[in-house]
Amino acid sequence: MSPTVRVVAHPNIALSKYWGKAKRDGNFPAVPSLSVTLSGMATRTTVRFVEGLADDQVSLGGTPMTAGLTKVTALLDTVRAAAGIQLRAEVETANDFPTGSGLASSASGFAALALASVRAAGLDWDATRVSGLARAASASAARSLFGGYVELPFGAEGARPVATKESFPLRVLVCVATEEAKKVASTEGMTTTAATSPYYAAWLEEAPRVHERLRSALLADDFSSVGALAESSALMMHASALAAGVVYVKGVTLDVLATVRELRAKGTEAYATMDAGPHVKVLVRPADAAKVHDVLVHVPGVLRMLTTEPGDPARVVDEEP
Ligand code: 2P0
Repeated sequence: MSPTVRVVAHPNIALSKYWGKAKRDGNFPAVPSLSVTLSGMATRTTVRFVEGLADDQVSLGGTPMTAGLTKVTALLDTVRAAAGIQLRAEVETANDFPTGSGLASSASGFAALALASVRAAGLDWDATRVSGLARAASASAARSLFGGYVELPFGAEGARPVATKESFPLRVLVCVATEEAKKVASTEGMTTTAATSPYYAAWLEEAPRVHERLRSALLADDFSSVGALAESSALMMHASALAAGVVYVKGVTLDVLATVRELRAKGTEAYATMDAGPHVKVLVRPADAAKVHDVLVHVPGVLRMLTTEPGDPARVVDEEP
């Protein structure tokens, strides 16, 4: 039996979004992306390779996993091939936040799985290589290997850190709009967008520009520009998806967005971003977090709120021989 390796990884929220895949094998994004890894939400994953198993045994939140199992097995097959082992794995994973609903559980989940399985198999890979393994399973997961602000450049195997978590103070207020899993998975949503959206070409042209400007603004410590560009990236991504009939927003999403814009009009800088789900994540300076939280928590349809901040890389927390 291999060592038992326990890993913690955090989800990340893209400030400049990945949406659409490059026309090559291996799950490479069509556009660059830049994210912030968030503390306050976590995936905990344990992996060991054991004798006598016919198949990989994977549980999610205490129940056998069904959706997404193919990607898990494919990642484990890559690790087995690299390590020269045949053993099947026991994988236990749990999220302390809603799964598969646009809160980046696939990002933290595949980052945790990649790191835990690489270590359990005895491979001495650096974080960039582990990030590439995670990217092949789920591109946003490449970014959760690192803490703080992280970029997945166009065409890159793995992500790379751009700025430390301390360098750009931020709070991300997550307005939870549902506890349910989404009906259209991200992979399907972006594939449909690429195939049928009349605005997908515009997205491919614009996304890299927004990305470059956002990275410059981040490195210049320009909160207003980072916020405005992040909101813009989210709206462009959703516009391209909406035009293909891929609708992740709900009424509450638009109500939170309108409230964020009202706050701005009245002088409080808050900016919204949305992923492949109805939740809005609101970017604020730390000093404004409590005030903005107290407004958004009263928007009808907001079930609860999480206050998160730039967090740490995926890491091994326990290893038993
Ligand atoms: C992102 N999202 O950059 C974008 C913004 C959702 C909206 O990456 O097909 O689960 O597994 O590579 O990474 C969600 O897509 O997609 C995502 P796959 P993934 O965070």
